Amino acid sequence: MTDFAIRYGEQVTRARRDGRPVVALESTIISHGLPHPDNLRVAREIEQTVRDNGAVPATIGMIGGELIVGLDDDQVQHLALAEGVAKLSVRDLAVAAARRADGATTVAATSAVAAAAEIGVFATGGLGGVHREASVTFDESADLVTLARTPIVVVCAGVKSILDVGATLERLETLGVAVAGYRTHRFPGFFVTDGGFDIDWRLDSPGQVADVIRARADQAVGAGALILANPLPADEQLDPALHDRTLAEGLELLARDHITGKAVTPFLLSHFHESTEGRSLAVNVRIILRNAALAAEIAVASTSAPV
Ligand code: PSU
Ligand code: MN
Repeated sequence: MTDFAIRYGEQVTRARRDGRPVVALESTIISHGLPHPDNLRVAREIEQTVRDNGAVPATIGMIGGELIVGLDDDQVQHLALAEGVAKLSVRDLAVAAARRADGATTVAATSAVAAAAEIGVFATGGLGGVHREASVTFDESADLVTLARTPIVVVCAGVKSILDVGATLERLETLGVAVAGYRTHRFPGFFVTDGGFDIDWRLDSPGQVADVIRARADQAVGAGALILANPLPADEQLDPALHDRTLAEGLELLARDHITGKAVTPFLLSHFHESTEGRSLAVNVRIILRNAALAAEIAVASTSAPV
């Protein structure tokens, strides 16, 4: 390795050269968000869904200090199975590279790297946000402040209900991050269709989202990300009563075990997956695959749109 510049996978290199649509994908979901052995299977299904919808997947992560856009299958497998893969936010990228670490990129780090690679669309499950005890702990995901300065479209199902959804929306407003519902004016709650809050804007087609991307570029006033909130259909959500029970238990366990900081999100997710006997996992996977499909359609629409 001669320098620490971003490396591009083969297919992404070709897609960039030929101006074909590319969708960025994060790797924290793989290493820290989903349990083994589902994580590897799901990582591959996400990539396949992007391909099936006409775009090239660019899963982003770090292998031995190399920051890679478009991990190949062996590298994805490594991040899914290896022990001790670091969870990398933006601030960690350079230090982890210098230490030749293996690392999975969060929404923040993936967005920042994707934008640097001139990829305009990124699909994930749910964003990080303001944690429920944030007024005491100051625990607010770096996802929010990073999206404020990163011109990308993040397709997600809102922020997880394990967070303080209302506070997160307030912070997004303060930080100047655009939020729109996909075919809805309600902000989704990840596992559940309705997170309990209205949003001002709604976009109804991949073409309308592509228009936003073009308008942002034409205006050139330095706007950051657009969060496109894509809710699950109501008949696919986690039963809201089961959801509320599981969440209450998870929050009690957090307090009992004194879990804080960046361990909070993975802990609560795995509590959900265990205590709902896989139901939340199935919902989580559906969310990601639906978002991957929509992100690919947006990438296609914004690549082939007339100038
Ligand atoms: N949402 C999920 N699964 C995840 C995450 C979010 O459904 O694994 C990850 C994302 O990578 C997100 C990160 O960026 O959790 C937020 O962690 P923190 O709160 O420590 O910033
Ligand atoms: Mn945090």
